[in-house]
Amino acid sequence: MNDDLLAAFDRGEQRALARAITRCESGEGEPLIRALFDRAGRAMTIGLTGPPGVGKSTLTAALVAHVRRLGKTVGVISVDPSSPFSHGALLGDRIRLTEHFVDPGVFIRSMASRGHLGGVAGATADAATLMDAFGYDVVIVETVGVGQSEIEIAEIADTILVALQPGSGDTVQMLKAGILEIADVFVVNKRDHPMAIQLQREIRSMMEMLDYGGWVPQLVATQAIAAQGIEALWDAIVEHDAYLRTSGEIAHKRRGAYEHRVRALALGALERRVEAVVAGIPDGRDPYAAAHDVLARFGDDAAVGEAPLRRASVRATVKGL
Ligand SMILES: Nc1nc2c(ncn2[C@@H]2O[C@H](COP(=O)(O)OP(=O)(O)OP(=O)(O)O)[C@@H](O)[C@H]2O)c(=O)[nH]1
Ligand SMILES: [Mg+2]
Repeated sequence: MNDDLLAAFDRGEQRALARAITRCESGEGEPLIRALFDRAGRAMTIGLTGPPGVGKSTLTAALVAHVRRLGKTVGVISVDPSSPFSHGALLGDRIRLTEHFVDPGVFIRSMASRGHLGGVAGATADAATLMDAFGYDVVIVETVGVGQSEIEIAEIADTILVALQPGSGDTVQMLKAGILEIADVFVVNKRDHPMAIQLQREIRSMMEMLDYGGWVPQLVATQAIAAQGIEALWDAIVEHDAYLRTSGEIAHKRRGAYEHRVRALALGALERRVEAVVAGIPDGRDPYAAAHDVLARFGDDAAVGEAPLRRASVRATVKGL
């Protein structure tokens, strides 16, 4: 079954790519990723995050159009929160991106943000690998930036765009959530808004408080709805990409992403095995003894007091790969 799918993937059939991503979403992607991982690493990967409604999908559509004009092919992963409240947004995304549906140089995929084996990053990273291996020149991952899980896109993409909109109090909140630290490019979208200049000033003064070593984030103002500022945004992306390559930071960054991914898979598997054993422990056994029982099942007699070190030891093992 995988052989047929891989053969169709090799022939460049988009349907095979779609099916491969679905397999990854349902936790059956391992053989595919194993077969295709070597082919990935060529695409330029871009993460786009920001609060709900800031214009991420509109920006994505405008970027896709721009990138296509440059003759490059592009894959888009739109990570929707699985909350039922997001259905409107989901529909919105579909409508805005529809114009690209008939273009074979564009592949668009929506993914739910919950229920993956390796967290948000799990299936999303797999999908990005598959699009990359399929041969797309550019892969864009759009996620709503509201918390920790979205910071994980920093582990997937080479270049992170953080979109903000004028006239909303999001900036401070996002700073608190740590999302501003991951920005390679700040995008002030809706620059047609009267508060747009004010927001740019806020971002600049905020950047002064952060200590950047190496790349200093660029700030680009756009009006995505009118495709304004998109060329400048693309230029900033290209400049960051060139910085990563000339400084050699790209290797470091990709190594970090790789370790993050391996660790998430290993810890996820370990966690599920531990869960299964814990469920079988009889009531009344003292928790320390019970934890020793659990560890013994994995041939590990480490002192329970040191059990948190398991996390550290997975980290160390992954580093040594
Ligand atoms: N005035 C103005 N409105 C814009 C601009 N860009 C997008 N919008 C509008 O902002 C709204 C939200 O745009 P989306 O692209 O769906 O935003 P999003 O960030 O993808 O939203 P979620 O996926 O729900 O988080 C839509 O009504 C857009 O038409 C812009 O540059 N100026
Ligand atoms: Mg959207």
